[in-house]
Amino acid sequence: MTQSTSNSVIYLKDYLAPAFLVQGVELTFDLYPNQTRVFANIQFQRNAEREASLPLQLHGSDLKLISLAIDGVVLTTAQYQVSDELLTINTVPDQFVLTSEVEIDPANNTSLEGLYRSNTMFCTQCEAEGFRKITYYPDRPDVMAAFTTTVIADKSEYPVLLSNGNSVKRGDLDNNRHFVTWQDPFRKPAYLFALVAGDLQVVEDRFVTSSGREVVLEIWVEPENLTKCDHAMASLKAAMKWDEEVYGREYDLDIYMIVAVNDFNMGAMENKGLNIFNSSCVLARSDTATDAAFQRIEGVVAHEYFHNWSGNRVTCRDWFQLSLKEGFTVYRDQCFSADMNDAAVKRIEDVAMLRTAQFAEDAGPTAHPVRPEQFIEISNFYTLTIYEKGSEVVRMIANLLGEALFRKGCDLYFARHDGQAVTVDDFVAAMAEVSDIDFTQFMRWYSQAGTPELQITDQYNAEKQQYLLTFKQHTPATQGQKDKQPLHIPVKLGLLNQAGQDMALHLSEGEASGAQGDQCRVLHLREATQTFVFENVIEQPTPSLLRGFSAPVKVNFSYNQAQLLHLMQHDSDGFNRWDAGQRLAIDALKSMITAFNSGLMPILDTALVEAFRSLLNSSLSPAILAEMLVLPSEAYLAEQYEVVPIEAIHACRNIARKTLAQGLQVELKQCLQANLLEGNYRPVAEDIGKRRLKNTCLAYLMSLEAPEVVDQAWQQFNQADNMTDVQAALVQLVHSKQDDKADAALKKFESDWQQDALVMDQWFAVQASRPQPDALARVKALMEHSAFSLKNPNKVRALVGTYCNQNRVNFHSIDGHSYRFLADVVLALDKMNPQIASRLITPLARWQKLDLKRQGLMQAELQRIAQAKLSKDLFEVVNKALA
Ligand code: B3K
Ligand code: ZN
Repeated sequence: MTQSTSNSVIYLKDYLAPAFLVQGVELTFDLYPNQTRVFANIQFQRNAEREASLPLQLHGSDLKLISLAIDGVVLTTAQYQVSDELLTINTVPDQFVLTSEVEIDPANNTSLEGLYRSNTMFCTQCEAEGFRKITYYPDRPDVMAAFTTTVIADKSEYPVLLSNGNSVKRGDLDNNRHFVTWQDPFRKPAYLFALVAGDLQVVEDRFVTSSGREVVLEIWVEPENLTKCDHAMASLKAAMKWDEEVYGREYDLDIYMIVAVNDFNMGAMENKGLNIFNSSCVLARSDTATDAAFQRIEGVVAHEYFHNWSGNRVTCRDWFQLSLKEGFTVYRDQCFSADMNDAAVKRIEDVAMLRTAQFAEDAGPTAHPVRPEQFIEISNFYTLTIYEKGSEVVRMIANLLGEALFRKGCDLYFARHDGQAVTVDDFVAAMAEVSDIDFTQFMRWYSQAGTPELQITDQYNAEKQQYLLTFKQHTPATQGQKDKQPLHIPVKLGLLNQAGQDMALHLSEGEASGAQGDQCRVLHLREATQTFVFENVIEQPTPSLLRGFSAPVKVNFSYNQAQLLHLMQHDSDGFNRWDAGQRLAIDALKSMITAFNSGLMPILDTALVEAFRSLLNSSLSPAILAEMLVLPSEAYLAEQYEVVPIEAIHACRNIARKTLAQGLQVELKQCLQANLLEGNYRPVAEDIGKRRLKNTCLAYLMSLEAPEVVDQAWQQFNQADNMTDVQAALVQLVHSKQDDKADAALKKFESDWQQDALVMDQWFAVQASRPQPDALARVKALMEHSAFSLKNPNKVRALVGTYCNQNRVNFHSIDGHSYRFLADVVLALDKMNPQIASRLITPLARWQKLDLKRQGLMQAELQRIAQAKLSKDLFEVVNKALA
């Protein structure tokens, strides 16, 4: 018998169809915190596509097997084998019902995968491979079945019993126990199974679909959170409407439930008809949640809802295809949020995140293609590459087809594959079929890891009135992938004349879409080096390259300062106006960093001050202006270096902020004043933009710490009626040198909010990101705080995650103490929750871009971790980092 051993590598090329298919599943859960019994009746049928003699192999881990029977006949122990991960029955008929009984221990399941306890409730998380911790089953997405689930529990402790589909039967049993039976008519893979039991209350609403069906919408929460569900409910209804209008997709069941739980490994989970959410992605009230939280809730609620089609109705054949559902669904939620809010701002935020975090992942030791070809632990592949780069790939496809054809392609994909488990190739085939576009070369976006780099040069010939753009593309080698082939890269661009207007584009050489004479066209790069020739160019233009960030690539073009200012002020593409400003700032900061590293006084180029002054005096919308006034983050600046100058980046960025604040005091104060809001809090784009701008101005002014500004921050902290303003002021006070005010504000915040776990997460995060050198000591002390728990992922992310990822200057302190700290936390956490441990270690795994001293310190910690007995999750990441 071959059994998958721990830490073995699974390959896409080894994919085989399942040996057995499941026709139906009946589950019964008799819930007890430590000894839950799970009874399963599974109707199996041999898959005709596979050999007729194969044994039945079912996944299962951490299960105590009580009994097994086939067609009612109990099996003796000689008739099956059980290992840590598999149950094997060698001889089975072609069609049979397997009956099993197992015992599990939800109360001690700290991995938060499978069936576990969160506070007083039971809940589940099955994606990707958590169902095998519930019962023996072919736990793979290409085995789909209709589930009937009966949940039995104590009636007083767990009055609410939920599972997928419709409730069909309920009743009382002996010993104060009761049951509810749920039937899900849609065949689904086990990863979409869900169960919840608890003392919950509901906020209810209705949605009438475009075909006139009424759907009941329910959000289940702990009683104290009933007042925090309105925004999630409004977001859900908006998402349902949007999916009907934009994709023609209607909801299919009569009920849609969302449950908020405190202990959850990620944001949320799209279980059929019963989404389970991290409470941070559902609960919001103006006094408890920031604008960012409101927007995240809107996006995540929509994302999980959109999965009903892109993920549930049409699912993945195997986990290598994860981006088929995740990349596509992120693309869908990004478009939704763009439609609900300010589209240009949304695009800027998404790209800023991609270029900072996904590019770093793509250049680091865990780089992998959008469709990976191997893994040890699939949980490690819920990454920015699968999600965000995957979304960019879908966006490129959508742009290549245009709106109407993309919709047609989606319609074809959903119609053709409804109820199936399919691959990325099936998705692209539908797009190719409706458009006649050849995606052969494009498919390399799915198979090649690493961020492509474009080296672009230009040449203007005044005599011939010709303008030449030459593109060289190169994708760096990544682990396991040395030689990269040229990609098909769509580069949307325009040429600005000296008055700042778009010129008509006439191309004599090179492939492009858009008609001759259009002012914005898409060039199709396919070769390693390619030149495009524009005709009738009557003056030297300024190229506006990669408009809207038309491909997830790095663009190198040696713009001079005048060109960047020109683009920042005049580009018709909002994204590129912002990007030009970012490039200007990066150039200025880089000069300062060079000076700093040579022991000279770093001085900010006054041109940047004047550029920002012109922005403050312009008629840009508050939301865009706020984006444009924010200097590139320390993390993004780090991306610009082969060896990251940690201290220099931090110091120079601070000096630049102060210089800007000094030079623009008048404008910043005016702008702050002009963007004060009156009236009730509304989480709408217009107000969010104003609050963001006001708080950006406040942050600049606070960098000078003038007494009247400190007072203003203090007043805002004490008087604001919404968490966005309270939190913004708190950050400014806590990060300033005003220790008394900082302490007083933290105390007040703590006493106001100690009962609210989500608000306390913000309290932890604000302190974790504090730039003062005692930050590590404070973080360690906070880990002893009664509101902190290593078992709660939100707390770990808020305190340890924020410190290690966002407090770069302290995390990378040259004494190496923070590296040791993170390694200790990760080792402790790995025993409880491997998924969180392996995610948390990321900043330590990225030693390659630091100086030799830090590299040594970081590697030593990784080696120390590698010596311990590790989960698969952590083993895979640590070994890649050390390879
Ligand atoms: N599909 C889930 C992610 C599950 C992660 C499992 N480790 C949430 C989402 O992307 O919608
Ligand atoms: Zn998703």
